[in-house]
Amino acid sequence: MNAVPFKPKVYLKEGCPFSFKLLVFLAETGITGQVEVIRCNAEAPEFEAIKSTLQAGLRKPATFPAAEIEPNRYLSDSDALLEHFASKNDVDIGGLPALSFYLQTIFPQLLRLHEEGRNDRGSLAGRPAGTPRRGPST
Ligand SMILES: N[C@@H](CCC(=O)N[C@@H](CS)C(=O)NCC(=O)O)C(=O)O
Repeated sequence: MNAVPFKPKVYLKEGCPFSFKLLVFLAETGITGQVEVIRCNAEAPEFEAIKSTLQAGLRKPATFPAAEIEPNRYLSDSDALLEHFASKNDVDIGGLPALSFYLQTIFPQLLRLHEEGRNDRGSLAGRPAGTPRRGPST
């Protein structure tokens, strides 16, 4: 009897710049077909259950992207995942033009926006209702 080969499950969070980095890599290298991509929406009712499964498998708080790379073997962190799939498929990460373009020109801007969003949300907590986010521009 032949066992069904395991297909790694890759969990990507919608809107997440780190998840998109992994997706660009998988798409550019043609590895997407070897894995099951699970697109996670933070607003969906199943999101917390997915995070709990990942957290249990990772044995630490779940971040996206994450993957079940072998049965019951989980890995997170976009760089670690890129390295894992690159080494399995003998891919030179530095030789991928779409990934380089994303990492060098788009990813840094997204990280800045991501960070600003976090800071704004933090400052919202202590701001009285109706107060503008920033002072008026002059
Ligand atoms: N260093 C990590 C950072 C990943 C990260 O911060 N991901 C965010 C989403 S963009 C996350 O999972 N936050 C927790 C959450 O959304 O529940 C990586 O490269 O994968």
